[in-house]
Amino acid sequence: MQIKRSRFASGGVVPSEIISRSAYWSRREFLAAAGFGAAALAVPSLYSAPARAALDFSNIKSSAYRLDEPLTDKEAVTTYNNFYEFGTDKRDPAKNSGNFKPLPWSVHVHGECDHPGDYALEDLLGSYALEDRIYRFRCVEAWSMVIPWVGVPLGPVLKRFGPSSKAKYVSFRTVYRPKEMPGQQRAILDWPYVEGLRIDEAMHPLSFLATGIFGEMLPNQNGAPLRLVVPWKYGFKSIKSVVSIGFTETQPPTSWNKSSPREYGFYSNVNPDKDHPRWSQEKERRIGDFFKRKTLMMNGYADEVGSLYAGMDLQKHY
Ligand SMILES: Nc1nc2c(c(=O)[nH]1)N[C@H]1C(S)=C(S)[C@@H](COP(=O)(O)O)O[C@H]1N2
Ligand SMILES: [Mo]
Repeated sequence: MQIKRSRFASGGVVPSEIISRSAYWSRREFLAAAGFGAAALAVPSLYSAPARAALDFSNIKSSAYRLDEPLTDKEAVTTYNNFYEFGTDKRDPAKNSGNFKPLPWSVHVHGECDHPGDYALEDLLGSYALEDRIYRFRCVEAWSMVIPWVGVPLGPVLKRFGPSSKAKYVSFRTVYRPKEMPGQQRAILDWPYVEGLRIDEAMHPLSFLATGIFGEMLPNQNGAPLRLVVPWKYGFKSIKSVVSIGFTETQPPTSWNKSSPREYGFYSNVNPDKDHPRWSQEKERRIGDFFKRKTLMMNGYADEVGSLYAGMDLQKHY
């Protein structure tokens, strides 16, 4: 099957091809000209005037979330991707995402909360200082990276929507634009891609909404202009190009779980002791390294997040 093959075909070589500097800069200049902060969307503002602050990439505050591990090369982070909306080969997202227009962008907020509505990206993030966070990133396919994200913690953003006591889970949905996303023209997954977290997971200080990497706006292939980053979970939980956030009472459906429930659970915490039905999760290949390394429980974040799962059987709730 297509999906299963592609999940296997992941190992091996990091493509040496990189985004040419000129292409990268011309895109950034286009974004600057388009006015990252001037998206003229008629959407309600959560914030008091002057609300629609531009996202300020020139003033990124450095966070305490750092690692004593070298960053993965930017070329690898931006050319070795999983983003099936643009194809299933690792190089496809960088190659096929040139027609995707990440701006203007708005996010539909719905469900069990006091302030549902459509919010421009700048309204969601603009009142926070962007910060950078270096996290380990571990794909279920047993490769990993160390990525410097730029964005804001998820919890405070969610709190401003006033989740009700019925909000037990948070759902996320990726944009559906088959014209700009050629992979969506094929039945690779049940589009649009959806993900979810339990509300306490979403509120955890490690959960992050990224709008950039390496100090710059997210390239399309990495989930522009807004993606989730949940560093203690397998990479597929970190849903890209998010256009919808919902508060739900029941556990929301998630794409890989729908596609293959035996292989991909709702929680999908990185766990070296719980094998994937078709391969071991004990080790991983850090992109750029030759030798494999041991995978850490919850990707090395067990001290921070372990208590979220106290009393749960992690073999059963995978
Ligand atoms: N919408 C969407 N989000 C997605 C995916 C995808 O195919 N579609 N792939 C996931 C998987 S499997 C991984 S490992 C990460 C990859 O993120 P990266 O390409 O920025 O490293 O994105 C996740 N988010
Ligand atoms: Mo992944």
